[in-house]
Amino acid sequence: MAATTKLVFDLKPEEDVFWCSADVGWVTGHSYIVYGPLANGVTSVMYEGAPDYPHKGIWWELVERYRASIFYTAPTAIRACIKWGPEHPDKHDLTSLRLLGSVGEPINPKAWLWYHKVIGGERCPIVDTWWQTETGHILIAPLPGITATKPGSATTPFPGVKPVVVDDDGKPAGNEQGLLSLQRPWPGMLRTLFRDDERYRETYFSKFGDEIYFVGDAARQDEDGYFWVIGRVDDVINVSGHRLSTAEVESAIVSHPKVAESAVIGQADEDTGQAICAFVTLEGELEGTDELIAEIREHVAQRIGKLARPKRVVWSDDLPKTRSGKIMRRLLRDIAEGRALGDVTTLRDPDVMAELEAKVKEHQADGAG
Ligand code: 7RM
Repeated sequence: MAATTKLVFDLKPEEDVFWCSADVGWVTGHSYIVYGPLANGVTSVMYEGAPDYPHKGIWWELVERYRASIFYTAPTAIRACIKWGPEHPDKHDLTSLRLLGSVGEPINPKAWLWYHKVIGGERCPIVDTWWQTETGHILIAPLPGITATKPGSATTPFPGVKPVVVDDDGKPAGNEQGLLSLQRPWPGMLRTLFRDDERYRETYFSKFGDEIYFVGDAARQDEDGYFWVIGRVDDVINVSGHRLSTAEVESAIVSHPKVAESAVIGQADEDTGQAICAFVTLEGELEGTDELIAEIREHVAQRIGKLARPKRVVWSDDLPKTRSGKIMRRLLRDIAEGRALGDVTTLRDPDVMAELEAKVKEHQADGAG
């Protein structure tokens, strides 16, 4: 924990002011707000509050006030800031920043560019850090000054970590997409699940045998050995036998200039097995129209291919997310397929669900999609 904070963020304890803006209830929060910075004796910012209260520039006001030099956040937070507009960060002096971090999901190109330009003033490297609650600390990330970054890739393993992308049988997948596995133990690894050793074995050490940790993420390793994490394997949609990752389709949708955020799910479909249903949040105060749906579909066809075009687009002002910003696709599937909602207690804002349900009903009554 201490080592990853020190090396991934290139800490200079006498000079740096480190700020991780994650919710402290998310593993990223307690790990990189509390343990990592304190273990390294670095000055750090702790802020418990919403990013839009008392105003949408509060994070940037705090960067300016405390001269933060390192800032660590999640792509979903960056997309919210894009939606609110550059005028908020632009009001503040962000020149104290020298390094930015990203965590929680693959960072999409639009978010990366905005983060780099508007927050980092085009001068700060971005460290994309891959890890899980189960891993206890960052496992794949660049080391500033050592690893050349590629936007969207968490790059290379932290020293000592041995990730391998394998196929369904556990054989190395080369440069093909496959399943991420970890083939050597690491200091912060989970040792069991609370009072449930059997479930621990079953979940993490049964797929590829008891010496290989099953991560549950789809990933690809490129020719330079860089890791590209695509997303959770259960977030893969099968359209006419083609496997598409929700993250890939969402990234294509979000790259449309009018789109702020999107969540994509697979919905049972008579013709194609599964069809893509996209929940889309537009920038600023824009209104959703049929023309815009056509534009978005065409945009996705250009980026990925016709198969990836959403069959159905539902406009939504907000998406069901946990406090760590992870989209709860399970709930979106419940809504889209008209089922009773599962557990909603971990949602940041449970009211979002009622609004979405109404939207989907309205949509069905219109006979659309
Ligand atoms: C730290 C955290 C873990 C899951 C993980 C991935 C996804 C996290 C990245 C990422 C692509 C990243 N813990 N994930 N970081 N995907 N690039 N840099 O998020 O337990 O809440 O989630 O998050 O799918 O398995 S977590």
